[in-house]
Amino acid sequence: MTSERYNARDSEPRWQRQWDEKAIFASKNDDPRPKYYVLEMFPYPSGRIHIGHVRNYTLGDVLARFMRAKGFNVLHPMGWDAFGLPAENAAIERKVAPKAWTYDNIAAMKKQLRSIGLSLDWNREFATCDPSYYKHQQKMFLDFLRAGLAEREKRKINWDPVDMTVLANEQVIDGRGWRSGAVVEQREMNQWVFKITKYSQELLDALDSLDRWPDKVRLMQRNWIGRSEGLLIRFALDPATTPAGESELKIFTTRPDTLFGAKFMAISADHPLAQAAAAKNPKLAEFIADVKKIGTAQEIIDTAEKQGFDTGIKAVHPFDPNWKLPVYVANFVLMEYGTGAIFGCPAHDQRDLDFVNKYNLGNTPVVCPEGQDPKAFVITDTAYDGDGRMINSRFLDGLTIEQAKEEIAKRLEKEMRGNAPVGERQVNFRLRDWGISRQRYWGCPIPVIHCPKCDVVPVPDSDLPVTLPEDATFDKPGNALDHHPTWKHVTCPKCGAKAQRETDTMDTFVDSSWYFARFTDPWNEKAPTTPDVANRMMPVDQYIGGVEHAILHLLYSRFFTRAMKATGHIGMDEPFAGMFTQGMVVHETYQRADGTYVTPAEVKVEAIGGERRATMIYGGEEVSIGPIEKMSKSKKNTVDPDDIIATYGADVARWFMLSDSPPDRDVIWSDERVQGASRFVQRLWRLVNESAEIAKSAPPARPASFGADALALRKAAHGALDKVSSGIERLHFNVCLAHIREFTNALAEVLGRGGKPAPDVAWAVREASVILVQLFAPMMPHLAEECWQVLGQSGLISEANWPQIERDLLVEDTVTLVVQVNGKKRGDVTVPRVAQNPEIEAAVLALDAVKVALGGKAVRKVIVVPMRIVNVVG
Ligand code: ANZ
Ligand code: ZN
Repeated sequence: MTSERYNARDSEPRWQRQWDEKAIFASKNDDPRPKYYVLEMFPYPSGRIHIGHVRNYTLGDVLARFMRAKGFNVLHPMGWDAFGLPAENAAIERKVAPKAWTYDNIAAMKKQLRSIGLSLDWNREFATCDPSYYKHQQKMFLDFLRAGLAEREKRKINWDPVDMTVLANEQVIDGRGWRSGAVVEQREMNQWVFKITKYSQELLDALDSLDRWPDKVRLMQRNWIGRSEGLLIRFALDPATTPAGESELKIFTTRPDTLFGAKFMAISADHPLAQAAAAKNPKLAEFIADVKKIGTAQEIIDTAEKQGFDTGIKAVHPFDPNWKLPVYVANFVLMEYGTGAIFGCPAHDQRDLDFVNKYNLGNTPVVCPEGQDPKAFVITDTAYDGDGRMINSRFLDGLTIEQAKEEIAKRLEKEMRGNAPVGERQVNFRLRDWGISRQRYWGCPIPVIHCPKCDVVPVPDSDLPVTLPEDATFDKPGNALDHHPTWKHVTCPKCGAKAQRETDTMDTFVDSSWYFARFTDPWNEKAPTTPDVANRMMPVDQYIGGVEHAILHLLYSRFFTRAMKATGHIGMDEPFAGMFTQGMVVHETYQRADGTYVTPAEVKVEAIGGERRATMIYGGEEVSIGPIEKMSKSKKNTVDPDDIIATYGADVARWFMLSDSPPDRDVIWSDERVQGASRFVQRLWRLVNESAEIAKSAPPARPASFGADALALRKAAHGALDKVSSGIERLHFNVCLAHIREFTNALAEVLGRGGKPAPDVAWAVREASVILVQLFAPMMPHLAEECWQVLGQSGLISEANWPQIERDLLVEDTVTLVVQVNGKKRGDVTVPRVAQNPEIEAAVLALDAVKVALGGKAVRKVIVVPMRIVNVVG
């Protein structure tokens, strides 16, 4: 028996090397076995992996290793989401080229990833900044362009007037440019967009088929797509009040039922009518300029205080020519949605209510909740958007909301003004086309050329890739591609005239919208995919990542897959059959008296008299324990995966990540619990070594029968096998780990009895220890390989088949028999399934119900019908 401790530092690199040398995780596309594609969202090469990565990749790895053992051809690739702003910032701040910075980071992170012991197929690795990858993205852009799925469109962008550059929404902070501090303006510029809205309805409908996606993610997507059924209404304007005799205003409403509660009209600052009015009214022009300063970010627009400007224009109520409504320009009406104009019904819409309360326009409730007295129903600060009956609404009074909507729609559809109806039913989507133009260097160049004669000319396929120049400079603000002395100057491929390359690059979300398809055949130099391979290996069976990507990344990927189908690159609509969103790794925060944060590594936490106290390890200064929060650099509550792996080994880190909470919830990092995981590793190691000793005395052949002790252990083993197998399939990893611990206790109990075990017990110990090691192998693969050897098993456990469950060992241990006295049912009794007749008789005669029924009479006979009935004859 070994008394040596398990040494992860020695063992882990050794097994990683073996896996590598044998390339056992490389999957082949011509493998005839059924495929299983497991993918974790690929990382951005920031330079270091963080603990969230460890959790993400461990979750996927457990599944990948399990499915491999179950006999699937598992595809489990890894790559790098490598374009983006941080590389350019590094270039500005540290004078390193974005490319060098990125590839250095990739090399460092790859080394870190390897130390986690992930069963990845590195043969398929690529970075999205490799020209051999983005070349195909450019090809697809051109395909999309030809298919009408990519277009140029005037779009609003954030413009920094000092740096003379376009800013991403994240670069606008409180309405100012992040670097210059200048007030940001909105400008209209030609931008490239992908026509995702062509698929709005389809992307919505198909959510119903994604039954292995979290409901919350589907709901978020549904809301983002935002389908609304409503009515387009043409309000007449009083031409005497309009800037150029305009005579109507089109609005979109989902609540035509509230038309008699209207108090005002509101139009967007970008609405043509607002523009026309502003041309004659400098105060209005000023107001509009102010509104535009808040940038294009939706959440800022949503949370800004509601503001308006009365244009003096009057609209006429569609059901009352004498009813005039003031037209405001308002900061909460967006030009991009509906018609960019609304009627406001304050009683039933909170924004409208806030607005009228500010401008004293009053409100009239028109929907009364059931059971309320309409005369007493008033609205002050909270709009009522619930159900009810119509009031104060002339011909609608007494109707339900739905009936009223229908009534208004019917009447306005019939009413003609000029040669068009006043009302028209319409379906609107919140989803906008996807603007992909970024005025950045470190991204995939958009492969078109602007010719003064021919306009936009696609780069011929044979000229792809359009590669980034490597000698770009970053000493000026703005787009380094645009500044480059030669890069953009080309001749037109069509007419040969002097022309310019497009200097916009693609949004990095484009790069991540098809990498999963590229992984199926990253070796194809001719085309983005090899369709029959992609069709065989896709969809991803289980995708795993953070919920922060629940909307955009997943929606873009769903669109892109459809667009790839439309252009012949793949044969399916949905890329991810199963989606799992993991929780975060969180940690307490520690703060010194002066408010500065200190890292967990610097503090010692003790529980004294039930109260936890934290002090600085050096100096002993007391620090306050703050709330548990997402690990972040600013709060300094991070732990470094490298430190954890160096101290405890990857297996301990993996085990801890999986054990403490369900994978979709946050896990609180706790040093004590990590140490607990570390002790468990040593315990397993001891138990396996002890088992190996006993196994030596076990008969080679399976005994013909098993005694109670051996049977109990076998049941524990197969019971655990059953529960862990189904647990992994459902990604209930924490539950699996609890079953493994329980089973470990059962084995330890048998080993703890000491003495030389009977042959059947020794055989069961051998079986149990092999099963135990296989059960934790997906979670702690290095320890498992080491144990596999100790147990004298051949080959690598990473290549072994998952153990077979013996189902008859899963049968319940007890049976319940009906108890009769003289043929009449008096109750029942539960006994061990293996119980013999004397034991059953004693249990039955001890029952009060039997004693009562016998009434003191002597028992003449007890008849046991096995597994069914016991009849007491008195
Ligand atoms: C009158 C009304 C009364 C409205 C009421 C709501 C409640 P969804 O459901 O998201 O489609 N709206 C229309 N276009 C808008 C725009 N460009 N910017 C801001 N708001 C706009 O929302 C549709 C509702 O949002 C519409 O119905 C309109 O206000 C407003 F008690 O019309 B409603
Ligand atoms: Zn030309």
